[in-house]
Amino acid sequence: MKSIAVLQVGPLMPTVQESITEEYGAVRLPDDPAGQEEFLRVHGRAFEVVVTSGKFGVGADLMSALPNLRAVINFGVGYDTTDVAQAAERGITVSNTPDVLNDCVADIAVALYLDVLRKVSTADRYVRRGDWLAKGNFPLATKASGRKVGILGLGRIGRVIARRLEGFDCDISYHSRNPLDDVAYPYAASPVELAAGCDVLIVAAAGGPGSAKLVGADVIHALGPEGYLINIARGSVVDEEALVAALLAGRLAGAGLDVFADEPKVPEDLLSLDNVVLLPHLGSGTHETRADMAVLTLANLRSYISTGSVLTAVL
Ligand code: 8YV
Repeated sequence: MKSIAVLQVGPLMPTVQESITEEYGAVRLPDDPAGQEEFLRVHGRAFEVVVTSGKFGVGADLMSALPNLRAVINFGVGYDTTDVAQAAERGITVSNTPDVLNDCVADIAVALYLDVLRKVSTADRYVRRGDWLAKGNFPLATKASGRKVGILGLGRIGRVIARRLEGFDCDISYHSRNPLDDVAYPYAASPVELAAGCDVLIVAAAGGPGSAKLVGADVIHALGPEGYLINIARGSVVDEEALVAALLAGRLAGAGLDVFADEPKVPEDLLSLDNVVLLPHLGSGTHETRADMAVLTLANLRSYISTGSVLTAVL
């Protein structure tokens, strides 16, 4: 087999990191900008494959500094940190890890849904602070079963969320770029129309330039002061400033967020709000799912190296 130089961009799961180092002699790109620049100037031409995660990816500048790049193997289903436009133009293959994380990400969407409406985390803090003893019963929450739920982006993960919420007797509707002919849920023609017709809007759309700030002030306004927003997709899909402003002004009932615009930074204003549940982007973060993602990442790499094509291609 011909030898292909593999570059690791960003930290990876230890098992993935060990495999690519042992099997393919992968070299890690330095983390600091100065070290990176020097490394790429000297070695940039050598690499044909990058293995990275959705958190890092291969952005425009890095891709340009790798003139012989042929494949980007991405750990994670989201690949919005990789410049897919340049990849397409240059005929670079990009793979991701779809499907294996659907269950866990959908579980976290439901966890946020239940937590925000029933105030599970807030009530937990109430007990820990001794408020149950000192102040008596916890204030009433909002019923979670049987609500109208709008799903923005009815892709692989969105569909699993919908299925889970059917078990809670919810009325599901959705908006995607196009209506889907294999689902019976009502289609809303726009995010605003979807938000106007539901109690809880769940964002499950892929990140990237096409979905940037899809949930803007207009969508939040349509959701209204009784409405809730759940986001397990990407922070970039929501206009975070508009969201924070609406929450502070009481123009939205609450939000459950696993993702943020500038992770790991979370808007300071959200930290003191009890109607908001904040998670550190852990949707796929279980031993089982991360192991499956690692297997698929390595399978894509092996397939590319032995056949020239990947198993789960984005491009
Ligand atoms: C990962 C994710 O945390 O798959 C994705 O798109 O957001 C998560 O599963 C992340 O990609 C790993 O870097």
